[in-house]
Amino acid sequence: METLDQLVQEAEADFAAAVDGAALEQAKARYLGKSGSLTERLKALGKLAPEERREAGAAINRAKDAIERALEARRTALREAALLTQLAAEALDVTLPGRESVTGGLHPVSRTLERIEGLFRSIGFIVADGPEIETDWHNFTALNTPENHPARSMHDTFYLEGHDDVLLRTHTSPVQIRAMQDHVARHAGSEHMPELRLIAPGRVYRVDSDATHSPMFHQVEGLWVGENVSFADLKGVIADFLRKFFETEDLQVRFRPSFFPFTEPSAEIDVAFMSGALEGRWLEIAGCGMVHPNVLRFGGIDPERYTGFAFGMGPDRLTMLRYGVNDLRLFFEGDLRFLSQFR
Ligand code: 2NM
Repeated sequence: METLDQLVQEAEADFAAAVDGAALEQAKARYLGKSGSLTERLKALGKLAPEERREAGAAINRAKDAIERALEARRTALREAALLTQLAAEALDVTLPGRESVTGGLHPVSRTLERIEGLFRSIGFIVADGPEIETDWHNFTALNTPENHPARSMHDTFYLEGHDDVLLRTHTSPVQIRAMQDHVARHAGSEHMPELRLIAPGRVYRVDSDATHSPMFHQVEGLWVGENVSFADLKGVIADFLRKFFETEDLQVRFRPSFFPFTEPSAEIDVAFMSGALEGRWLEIAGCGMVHPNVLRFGGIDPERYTGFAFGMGPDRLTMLRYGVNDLRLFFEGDLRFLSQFR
């Protein structure tokens, strides 16, 4: 039979090998439990002669004390180790920089559209929209575009498969046609039709793709119809708008004769900045003109009584100018390294 010293050593080794509280309690039971080896020795005391019992009992009790001390020491060690593990797992480095919360922002072209809308609203224009899939009647016929005009070819315009009269609108002018018709219908029978002032911002589509052309791009067209609307009104509205849009009075505006099927007379609008990187260079910025009598008629408006001016501009190009961007495609690729610079 082992000596008590061996038993104590065995218990100490057993406790040291216990990796957690549960293993330690199991080890304890093997020595101090109901049928633990030390307990068995205490039970066996009764079989000893009375004169040996006192001495043997004291020795067992010393061994028991030693085992209990070893047990308590191991309990404490395991508790501390568990605490250290937990602390390491929950370690918080308060010197780390904070996590930045990313705020989104409007797309640069959306910002330009909002600016344009705000400026025209401030002079009494409403903002209108309409379908991007249009009939060729609204997109071409009602805009006085002849049957054989190149813009009507499949080479320039996206048609819907199996439909030669349904297409992706090539400009937002069909919105103006629909707006004229709605306006006339709303005021049918009344002696005085109020003026119609609107802009139509939105996506338009043409078969075209390079550094300055995207098959989808944006347009803002404007229309002002009334009883005495003149080309002078057109010039004033456009020049005021451009100075407000570019936030400078240092801007020259030039109207250069041109041609559009839907306006007569027609003009291109050029601007020249009188300072900055583009100083002195004429830049083509929009087209405009007096609405052609045929277009007014298609809109349901009597061209003998009413006149109107219209214009069309490219907010994508205005955005490039305002922010100094030289490749249009960057706006439509969705690359956040580019877009987040406008936040
Ligand atoms: C342009 C240039 C000139 C235009 C005409 C019309 C409508 F529908 F009223 F006739 N809307 N927009 C127009 C006129 C558009 O874009 C370069």
